[in-house]
Amino acid sequence: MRKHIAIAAIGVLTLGISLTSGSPALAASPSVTVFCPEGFVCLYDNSSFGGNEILVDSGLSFANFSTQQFNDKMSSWFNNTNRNYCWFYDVNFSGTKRSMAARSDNPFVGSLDNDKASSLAPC
Ligand SMILES: [Ca+2]
Repeated sequence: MRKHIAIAAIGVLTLGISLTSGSPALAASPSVTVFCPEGFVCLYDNSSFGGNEILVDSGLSFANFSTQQFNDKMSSWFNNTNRNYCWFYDVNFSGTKRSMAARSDNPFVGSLDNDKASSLAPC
């Protein structure tokens, strides 16, 4: 089942994480429909914005994808914020860095970068 995980600003130092199952409305949507809310960076397990999804509220970072069972899984992303973001091969914003320009998306990160992402931050 498709899983959506939202990382939203709840406390100053705390990442608020909510877990919901994929809703029927989303499951019934055609694959061309991208569900990435305004003000979020959305990360997807599969190419073309498919599979499990991680939502990161604008301005927040995500230091270790393994905390959400998402380490080395990202295949596509959608940056629906006004900030430039970067994702990294390693946790804690280290290792090879790839950019994600504000208001842009990538339906496939490419075979070299596929299933490599471990952290994410504004940059
Ligand atoms: Ca993947």
